[in-house]
Formats: sequence, structure tokens, C-alpha cells
Amino acid sequence: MTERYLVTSALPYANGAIHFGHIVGAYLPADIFVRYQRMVGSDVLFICGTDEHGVPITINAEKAGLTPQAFVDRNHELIKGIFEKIRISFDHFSRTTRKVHYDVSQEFFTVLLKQGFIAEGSEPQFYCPNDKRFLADRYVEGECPNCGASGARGDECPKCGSWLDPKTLKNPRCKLCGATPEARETVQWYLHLEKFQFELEQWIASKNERWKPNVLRFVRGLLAEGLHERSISRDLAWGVPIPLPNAEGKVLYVWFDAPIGYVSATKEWFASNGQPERWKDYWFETATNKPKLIHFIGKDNIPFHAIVFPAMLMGMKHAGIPYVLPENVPANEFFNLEGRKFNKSEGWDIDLEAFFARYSVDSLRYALAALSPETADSEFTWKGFQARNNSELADVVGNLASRVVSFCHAHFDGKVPAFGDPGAFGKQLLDERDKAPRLIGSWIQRFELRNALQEWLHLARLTNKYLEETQPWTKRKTDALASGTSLHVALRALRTLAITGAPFVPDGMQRLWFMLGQRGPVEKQPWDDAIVQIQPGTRLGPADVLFPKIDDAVIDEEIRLLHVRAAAKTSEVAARTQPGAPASARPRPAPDSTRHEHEEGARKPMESEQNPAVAAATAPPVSPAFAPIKEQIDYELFSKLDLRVGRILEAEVVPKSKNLLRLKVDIGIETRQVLAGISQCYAPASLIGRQVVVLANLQPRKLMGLESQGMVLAGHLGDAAVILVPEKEATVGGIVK
Ligand code: B3M
Ligand code: ZN
Repeated sequence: MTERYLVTSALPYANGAIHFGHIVGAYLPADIFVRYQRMVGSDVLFICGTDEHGVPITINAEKAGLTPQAFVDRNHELIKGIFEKIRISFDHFSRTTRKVHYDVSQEFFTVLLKQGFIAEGSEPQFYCPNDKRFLADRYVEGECPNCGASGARGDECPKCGSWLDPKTLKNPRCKLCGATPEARETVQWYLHLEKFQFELEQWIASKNERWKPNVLRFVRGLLAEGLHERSISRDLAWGVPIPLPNAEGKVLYVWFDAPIGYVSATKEWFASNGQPERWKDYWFETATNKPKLIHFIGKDNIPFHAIVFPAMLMGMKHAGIPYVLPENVPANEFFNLEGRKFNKSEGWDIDLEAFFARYSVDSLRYALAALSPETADSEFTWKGFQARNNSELADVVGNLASRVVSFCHAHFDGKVPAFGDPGAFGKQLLDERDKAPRLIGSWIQRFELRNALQEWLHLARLTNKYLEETQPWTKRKTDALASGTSLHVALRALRTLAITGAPFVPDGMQRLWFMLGQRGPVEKQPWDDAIVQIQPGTRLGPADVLFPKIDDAVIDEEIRLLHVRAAAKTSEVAARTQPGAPASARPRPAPDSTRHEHEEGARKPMESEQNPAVAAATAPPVSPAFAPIKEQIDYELFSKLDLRVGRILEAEVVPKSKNLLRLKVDIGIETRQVLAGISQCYAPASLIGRQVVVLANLQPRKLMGLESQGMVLAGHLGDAAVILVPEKEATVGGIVK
């Protein structure tokens, strides 16, 4: 039976560019899953769009000097462009500012209100007397009642990830002006989640085993705490208006309307295809129609996709509208960049334009899928990216393909050679090849892309091993049939690799497909045809380099640039927060431009960085730009310093430290272990071989349990440290004076 799937990826906020963390969380895994489903012949629809409401958007639009609409228009295009580049194959990519979305959202509200799942209430909310407005969500900031971190917002704490009730914030401040807000009574509408507690528990219990353990754990935790009503309206001008006469100036909370975006986008898609009723095939569950709804998201979106939205859908069902509940919510964990969270405002990110100018989409898709944070947080490292590309894609798969195909061109007339006796190893390889599509497919079906790729790579590795053993290159002169048979077996395996690799690395696999003399789009091949034989005599396409290698120097430069950019941002922020800096150079007292709670740096932001206006008013004078000159010393005292030119031999991060590197430095006369607080500016590997200046007669000191035998001289770039190096290569061990 053909399965019917509606696959969604979290609607990205139209609030700026997206980064690898989002891609690996909600978009790439969904795309791979969908491409696979298309190849197995499922009836699958892949839906997404931009989430265009909410306070972060109004705040950032204001900051950019744009209307919210102009701001989201721009970001919608930006985000859409990125998805196209990464070849995310949505069937439809919509927006939550379309009319159809307003209509569907208001319908949900009206139905749930009628059913008594939404009710009106009134409660005190923060109101800023200066700005004369209610402070919804992120317009108010304070300390988190759970973890104590500062910078918690009215709705969420970026530090511990908890879902907050603004009333519980400690020391609340207005995000706009820094004033202490007061509580004022205001009318709101509440979604009574507690009415779904039992139904949700039953439903979640039925998901045992089939859901990822990390998601189940999270959802069970929320259910165990007990659900209660949540306000789903806000006093704002931007959003879907509450469709009631007494609701002037009130809009739906963004998290109420956003998931409805999946429904409205589906509706819009079919309406634009002249089939206005067909959206129901994907959203309504009946005796004869059982669509499977799958939400791909990052872990910070779990409560909304596994509790709130299912509750809303249940409420619609109670009204006789047979919405289907999610079949699965395969949420991924967080994805970091070189040990820190992606954070654009801290310069800790990767410019996508620049990235795609240099590297292929395939290498990115492959590396991200292979590193995907399926069960635990994981990270993108430049070296890891290079290793995946060079030693897996290029060496194992690309090289195999070009070796085999070029040899056939050179010695078998550019055709698939005849097939003789493959021998025991050949039989084993063909056997494994026959099993591979099913194995790879079942991993994808279980959302385990890393395992799927391992299986794929395993087939390529085995093929390489087989060629090493059978040596068609040397056998050609003595036994042409045996040589041809080995190549033939390898070509069969390559054909299987092309089809089963297509959901992951679509461009490379299309080129491989043509290299193998096959026609048409590889993604249109039925998955099961991955084991169809390749016909002897088939004319092969020209040999091609499928996956170019990436040089060490290129990667070292990326690492260096990342650190330089981050340090520059740090010093920019530091400079702007100096009391002497012109007011125009200071950041406006508005929030950062990051889209996601978890993007904010691991580092606790300085008070002055979060809200300079507050810092300037309340903090004691901050350190001036230049420290005063210290007391004079005579030459004799200076000459007591033993400064020498050294060369770094080894460098590694000191585990658990904030910014320490353990260096081994050759200072001519001996080798020293020196600890230096410079890891914010340097990747350890980029330091090896570089010259530094070492204070060699400083008393040894223990840091983090390790002895530091001297000091490496450094200057500062904002908060970070940069090493001082001789202008030209100097003699190692030479005295500095
Ligand atoms: N826009 C949050 C996010 O991008 C939110 C998702 C909505 S999904 C309905 O992580
Ligand atoms: Zn204010």
C-alpha cells in the first residue's frame, strides 16, 4: 500500500539568515527523508514557509528601520534562497502573512473557543509606563526563575531553555528603555491545555518505541509536571488579529498561529493547483485515509509540536473536524560550531554566501548528515568537514567511481565490460549490494541518517577492497575476462550507490549516474531499482571528479578567519560600550538579532553588552579605553626579564577551561610547557610552527592542575588575546631586548 506522508520542517522565523544549526536540525533530515519517500513511491508532500509574526520580528524590524512587513518580505526571500542553494526540495514554501493563513488561524481560534478549549480571562501583565505599552514576550527581560541566568525573556530562558511565565521573571526590565515595568490588568485569551492532559498522555503512551527517546523523555517530563492554561493572545499591532469584536489591539501569540502555517500552506498549495479540496487528504484522517504527519524540528520546538499543536488538533477533532495527529516528531539536538554555539552577533558563524562560493552543496549535505545531532548535541568543525569530504566522499566514493570508469575508457572501449565468474569475494560484494538499499532505506525510515550513511559508505569501502584484492588493473593483460568482471561488479555497486546516495548528495549522484551511462534524473529512479543490473556493453559517460578535495591551507584559513571575526566582534562590542564612545556607535538598547534562543553564546554576556543603557546608568565607571602608564622602572629591572623567541611545537585545548591552551614551546635551550589564555582567537592546530615571544624566567605557576613554565606575550583584541610574533622568522632561543 502506498503510504501518504505530510512532512513539515519548522517554519523559520523571517528574522534573518538561517545557519547550519537550523539546516541540520529541521531541513536537511526532512529533505533526505522526503527524497527517499519519493523514490520508494510514497505519496509525499513537503511543506514549509516562513514564520513572520512574533516579537523578535517587530523588534528587529524597528532596529532595521523597516516596517515589519518590509522586514519579513526581505527575509522571506533571503531564507528561500538559502534553501534553494542547499537543494531542500519543498513542494511548497509559504508565509504566515498570507491571507489564507489568517483565515485558517482565525478558524482554529473560533472553533476552539466555541468548544470551550479557549477562554477569555484577565491578568496583570507587564506594562512600561515610559513607553506606554504592554511588554509582550521579549519586550521584557529579567532573571530566570529556574536557573537564575540574566537575560531571560518574557517567554523563554535562553540559558536553561525553560518555558517561562513572564510573571515569574525576577528583576524585570523593559527591553526598550530599561525601566522597571509595572503590572496592569489586561484581557487575554487562554488555551486550556489541562483539558487535554489525559488525551495527550494516552496519545504519547501509544508512541513508545517509535519516537526518539530524547523527544519522549522531554514530552513525558512536561506531562508529568501537569499542563495548565497558556495565554495565546498578545497586546501587539503585528500578528493575526483575534477575530472577536472586543479584541481591538490583540493578536494571536506567534506560537499559536505558526504551526497552523503547516495547514494553511497545504491549503494554499492545492488551491494554487486548482484542487482546493485536496489539502484534506493530507490533514484529515478518516476510515479510508490515513496520512502520516511528520514534523521535523530542532529540540527547542518540542513543546509546541508534541503538546500544544497536537492539543489544538485534538480540539478541532472534538468539533468534528477530523485532523490527524502527528505520527512522529523527530526532533534533533543542538548543533554547535567549533565548540561554541552559532551566534551571528558574536561573529561565531559561517557566511553561507562565502561558503557556497568555495564548497559544494554535496560536501555540506554529506558532512551535516554525517554529523547530525540525532541523539546528542554535535558540532560542525572545519577539520571535521574537510575530513568527511576528503577521506569519505572524495577518497572512498569519488575516487572509486573515477578509477573504474576511466579504466573502462582506457581499456574496455568505454563500455561496461562483460561479466564472468565474480569469485567468492565478488559474490559476497554483490550480496551486500543487494541488501544495501533495504538497509539504507530502513535507517532513513527511522530518521537515523548517520547510520544510513555508514551503510552507504560501507558498500563503497567494500567495493574498494574488492578491487584491491582482484587487481583488474594488473590482470588486464593476462586475464581480460577476470579484469572486466571485477570492473563490472564494481560498476554494479556504483549503480546502487548512485541511487541510494541520491537523497543525501543529489548533485554528485546525478553526475555519477551519467558517468555510469544511465539516463534521466537519478532521483526519479525507483529505490528498488537500485539493484537492477547494469548491462554489459552499455556506453559509459566521461569520467568525472565527483567530489573535489579541500586543501589543508584552505581549512586553516577558515579557522583563522572565524577566530579573527569573532575577536573583532568582541572588540567592537567592547569599544561601543566604553563610556567615551559616541552615542551613535553604541548599540541601541534593543535585543540581539539572533533568531533562536539557543543561538546565544555559551559565554554569559556582560551586563553592559546586554543593555548598555542600563549599564551606563547603574554600573560604577567601567575601565577607560587605555589604562594609565605604570610606575617607571630602570633598565636594570627591565634587563631582569628573560625574553626569548620560541616556536610552538604542540597546542591543545585544556579540557574544561574557558580559553586556555596548553602549548609546548621550543625556546632553544629547552622545551617548555606554557599555558596561554588565547583559545578564543586560535584553533590549536593553527598555532603549530608559529614563533612567539616567551618570558622564560617567570616563576612557574599551576593553572587547572597544569604547570605553566613561562608566559607567551600577547596583545588584546577586545576581550580576546592575540599573540605577539616576530615580524620575520627570528632565531629560536634568541634573546629579545
Ligand atoms: N519559528 C521557531 C524556530 O524557527 C519557530 C518555529 C515555528 S514551527 C511552527 O525555531
Ligand atoms: Zn520602556
